[in-house]
Formats: sequence, C-alpha cells, structure tokens
Amino acid sequence: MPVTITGFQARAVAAPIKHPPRPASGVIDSAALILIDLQTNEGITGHTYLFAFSQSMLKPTVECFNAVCELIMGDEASPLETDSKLRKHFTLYDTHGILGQVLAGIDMALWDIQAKRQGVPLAVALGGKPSQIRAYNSCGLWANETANTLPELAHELINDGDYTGVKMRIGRADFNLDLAAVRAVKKAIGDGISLMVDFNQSLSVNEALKRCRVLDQEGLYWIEDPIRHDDYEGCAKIRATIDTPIQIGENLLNSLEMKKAIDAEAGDFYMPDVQRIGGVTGWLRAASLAQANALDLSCHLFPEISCHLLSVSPTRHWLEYVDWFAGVVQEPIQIVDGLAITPDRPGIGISWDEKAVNKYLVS
Ligand code: SMN
Ligand code: MG
Repeated sequence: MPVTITGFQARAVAAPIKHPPRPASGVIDSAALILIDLQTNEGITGHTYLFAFSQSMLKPTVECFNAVCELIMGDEASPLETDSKLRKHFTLYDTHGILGQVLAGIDMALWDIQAKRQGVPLAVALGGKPSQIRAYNSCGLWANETANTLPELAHELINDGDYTGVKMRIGRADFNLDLAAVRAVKKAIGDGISLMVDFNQSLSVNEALKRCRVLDQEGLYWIEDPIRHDDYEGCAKIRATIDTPIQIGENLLNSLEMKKAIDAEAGDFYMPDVQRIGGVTGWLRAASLAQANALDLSCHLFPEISCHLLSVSPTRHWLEYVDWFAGVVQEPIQIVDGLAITPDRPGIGISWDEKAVNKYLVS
C-alpha cells in the first residue's frame, strides 16, 4: 500500500534570538519561522521549518505553502516524484523566492517521512550514517560591535561548545573599523581557532578588491560573499587576486546555477542553503557537483537538517551553527568539542516544543 499525503499544517512563529543578526542589509530582530507538518495516511508526520528572514514574509509563505500543498493531496509521499511534479507544474511561473522555499520545505518534510517510515535517521535513509560534523559558531560578532567588545564575545561563542571556528560579519562603512575588528578578534582567539568573515554581499567589485587585498594578510580562514552573490565573474576576479579562500553559495537556487558559478571559478568553497538549493533533493545534486569538482562543501544555517546532509556529502567541510531555531524544537542539536552531533532519532529528528510554539505563534 503506498503511503499518501493526507494533510498539512504551517504555523508562523517569531522566536527571540540571543544575539540578533545584523547583516549589512539590516537587523533581524527575531527568528521568523514557518513550522511545517505534512501528514500521511499511515499516521507519520513530516516535520521541518523554513526561515522567512523577515516577519513580513511569514503570512505570504504560509499562504503559498497551503496553496502548493493542495496540489499534492492524495499523492504518494515520494520526495523525487513530488519535486518533479511541482517543478513541472510551475515551469512557466519560476520557482524562485517564496515558492522555491516552499518547494524545498515540502521536499524536506517528505524526506523526513521517508526516513521515519524506515525507522532510521535521515542520514541513514540517504545511504550514510549520522556523523559528527565540525562546526563553527555563527551566532554573533555582528558589525555593530567594536574592536573593544568583540574579543570577549568571541571567547563567549567559542567556549559555548569548544568550537574550533567562529564567523564574524563585516562590511562597515569605514574599512579601518573592519580591519581593527578582525585584528582584535584574531589576536584574542589565536591561530588555533579559524576565523571566517562574511561581507554579506555589501561591496562593489572595486571596493572588494581593495579590502580583500588588505584582509589577505590577516590569516582569515575564508572571506564570504564580498559582492552580490550572482556576479560570478566579479567573484572570480577577487578570488584570482587573493590567496584567502572565497566562500559563496548561500543564495544558489539549484545545482545548474551552482554549475555556472563553478564554471566561472567564482568560489573556492561553497555553502548551499537547504531552503534555497531545493531541499534535500536539491542538496544531494549540489553535493554531487561539489564532489565531481573537488570543492569543499559547507552548509548555510539550518543546522538541524544540514548535519544529516553533510553526513552524506563526500566533500563536507564545516557546519554553520546558529541557535536561532533551537527555541521551538524539543531536542536542539548538540555541539560537543566543536562537533555537531547528528541525531540518531528517526527522520530529521525535529519535534516541536508545543509550549514554546504557542508562546511565539504569530496569528
Ligand atoms: C547570514 C544569514 C542569515 C542572516 C544573516 C546573515 C549570513 C550567514 O549570510 O552566512 O550566516
Ligand atoms: Mg553568509
């Protein structure tokens, strides 16, 4: 008897964040999340979440999810079949933005169902095993901090899970302040801890060339998204100019787009985001591409699901740890000795902390 999709629910929450993100594009004052449940005739429910970045996008995302789910009611719960069906259905519409995120969410929930039906963790359903993945702490060190306050924060973040890496966001109007911040943190954490920096696409190519040449002397582990994410030629130009690896990929929408970036030699490292790259299905395609091109693959956000995905990615690199999603799940992902412990519970391993969900629910 095939297992079929019989129901769905999407709930919007705005959960507090300890160190609110302040990328160059502006403050994110809460974790605006859509909690997804996909129900089946067998009684198994798939769980996952989407990150809406802004509370203003919660309602449209929930409505889009509901509309798309209507198209798959009664279908067999097969991630690949559903992905093909929905992408074909929306060929002429385009599957970017909210719709792309919703398709990724449905795919993640279907993979959660698939693994739960087998009674195994997602990593096992994908042919691997739940591994311990090297993680960096990405919860803080935002550009509103100064060289005076950053060293203590960096120590706090590293000590929180004995991390061996930490990421700082830069891109201040005055580059001297960025440089002072990098030097202060580097001095505080020493050479034993990797320091990644993220410009969050805030620079022009010329400005990035100027800044990256200087930062190239500072012993950084990677420089992330110096310029707009889709200017692959510009990224390649910066990459060819400096020795520090360039990290890109959080905005990639599918593996074909990733292939274009690879062909343009845009980045040394890639870090797809499971919600943008097309869910688990899209991730697997990106991971194959990374393997075929000998490229180190990290994840962007979503540590709860990315730990399973990195467990089965041959060129796995770093897991980006953020605690923004931990407030609504019963068992948040554990970091021990700087390693993310992929849970061995069936599926992705997410179940909702209903008390917290009710507290942060946005109607
Ligand atoms: C980032 C992601 C989400 C919100 C703010 C900043 C950043 C990262 O690009 O890589 O974590
Ligand atoms: Mg980034």
